[in-house]
Amino acid sequence: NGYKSMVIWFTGLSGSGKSTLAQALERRLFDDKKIRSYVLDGDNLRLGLNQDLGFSAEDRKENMRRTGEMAKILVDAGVVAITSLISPFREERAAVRRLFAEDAFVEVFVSCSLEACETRDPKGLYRKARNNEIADFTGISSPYEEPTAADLVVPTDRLNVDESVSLILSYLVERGLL
Ligand code: GGZ
Repeated sequence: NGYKSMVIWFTGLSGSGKSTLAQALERRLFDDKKIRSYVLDGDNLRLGLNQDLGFSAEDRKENMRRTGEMAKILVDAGVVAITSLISPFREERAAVRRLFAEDAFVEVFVSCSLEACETRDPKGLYRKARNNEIADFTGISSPYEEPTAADLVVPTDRLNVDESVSLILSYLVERGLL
């Protein structure tokens, strides 16, 4: 195994498929290549380490900062860190990138139109946001700054989960990271 540990940083709207892709990627890395990875999921971290954080811009920035630092600990320990946060702000994504060597940070834009995410609405959150039952909802009442310099764009409104994971794996192989 010639791989080096790294962080694969997913960014995208709620419902774009980040968590699903992160879990599927973790499984494929292990099953195909026996590589150990660990998923840092925003939703789960908010139950514990980040339970003091809400969805203001300041709290989202702190969420990204802490998750970046945690990913760094995992990478230092030789684990591939897969992060699954909306991470809506370009500047904070760039700040997290600076924590890592150039070949140890891969930003993956999980690209799915707001319309498609809203149609999926797996947790009914978009409907609540439209009814003003949730404030500061990303894409509705809080901004999402689309990446302009992502390492890879995965269009989940056109690819299924297997195709999306295969696209990521072949990108990593092509870049010499796996
Ligand atoms: C966005 C929200 C909000 C608001 C609750 N805005 O799709 P989900 O449900 O399962 O995952 C989303 C998650 C977003 O947390 P992150 O830590 O990834 O966000 S950020 O990077 O911006 O800090 C969503 C749910 O929490 N959720 N309220 N107002 N998403």
